[in-house]
Amino acid sequence: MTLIEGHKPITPAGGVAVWDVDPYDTEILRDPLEYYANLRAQGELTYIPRYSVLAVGRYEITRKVFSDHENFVSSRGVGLNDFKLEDPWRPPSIILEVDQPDHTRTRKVMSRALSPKVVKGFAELFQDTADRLVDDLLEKGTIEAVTDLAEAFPTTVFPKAVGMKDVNARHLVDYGAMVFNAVGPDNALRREAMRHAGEIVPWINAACARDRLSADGLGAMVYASADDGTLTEAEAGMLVRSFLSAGVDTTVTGIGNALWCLSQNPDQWDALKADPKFIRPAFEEVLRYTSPVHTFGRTAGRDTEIAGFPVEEGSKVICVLGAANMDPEKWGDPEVFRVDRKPVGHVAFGAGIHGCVGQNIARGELEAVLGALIRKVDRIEPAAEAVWRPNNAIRALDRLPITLIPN
Ligand code: OVM
Repeated sequence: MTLIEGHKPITPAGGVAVWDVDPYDTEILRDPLEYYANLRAQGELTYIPRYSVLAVGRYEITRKVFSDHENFVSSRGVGLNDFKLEDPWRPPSIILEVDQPDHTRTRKVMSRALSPKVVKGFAELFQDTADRLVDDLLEKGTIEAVTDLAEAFPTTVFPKAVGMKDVNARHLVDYGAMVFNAVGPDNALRREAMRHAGEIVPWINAACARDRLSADGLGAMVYASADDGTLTEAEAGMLVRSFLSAGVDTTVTGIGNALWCLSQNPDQWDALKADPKFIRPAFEEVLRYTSPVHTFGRTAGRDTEIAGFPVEEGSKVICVLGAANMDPEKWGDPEVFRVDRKPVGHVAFGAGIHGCVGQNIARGELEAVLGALIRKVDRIEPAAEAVWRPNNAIRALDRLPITLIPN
């Protein structure tokens, strides 16, 4: 059988919309709103011939498919490659790319390491780092917010939280680009991200070893589960790899996108600045409005259905989280950024048993950054056009020149 992007080509059921689009076209990835609207307009379920995949983007169905782990498995990969048919580019993640019951055991370990209580313990580190960083940036005035703040903050605090002894911010960011571009097709973006794999992958793997981690971080908490027999030593290393895979690019993107939203919506910045109680809801709105992880997939593990349409075993389904978070049927006025919206039910962290296990620490990081900004900064003004950086799974900025005007 000839595979398409590493999975079995399918024939869509009668009545399924067929749409000749490339969801991974760089223009769409840079500016996806029209694509999101068109995908939702196709219907509940769309077949995309170019990759022989099914796609969902309306809110309810996207949420349903994404959380239906019985019918739509993760163990065959959350990108276009079917791990049952082709070897993945790296050993599969033992929390992301795995199904129950194996998933339950690893998830528990990560869930404890990333619990609200543990995250509270990092509050001072996060706050002090954010305060100092914002003070330094205020000296400069005009900054390149992607490198100077969005990348600088997580690459400073996250390796400390994990307890990494090896420091290489560039490798962490570039590894994130590999991991997330890898869930898309074998296009120029994925190839470019993979260009430095030979150097970065061994560095990442080595950094996950027990003796490269301090005794007091998240990494050590995971290794403690190897000591009590819950995990093997190798599994502990693999879960530390998951921290490094999922914890850097995502929070870099969250901070960058937050600064973009606030610099573009000065009235919303003013509302946030006027009342710190909006910090949390403002970040949730940034997540809804920009969907840092815009698309993740599943594989039909058996013959099943979506919205009443038969779906054959082995079908890849791309779940366009960005489209669901912009569905007017759900949100009313999705294209308005409002810090007081409180968008309960957004799918930016996914949904169901695989929902983001790091969401508490992500919120903790953003709370620190936004808190420092509202205390020290009077206005955030665009200094030049924002430039987006296309990525097969992440909607992130490449450049965000802004001017921070102090109180
Ligand atoms: C992992 C992982 C987890 C979540 C997201 C992700 C694709 C990777 O366990 O490696 O990015």
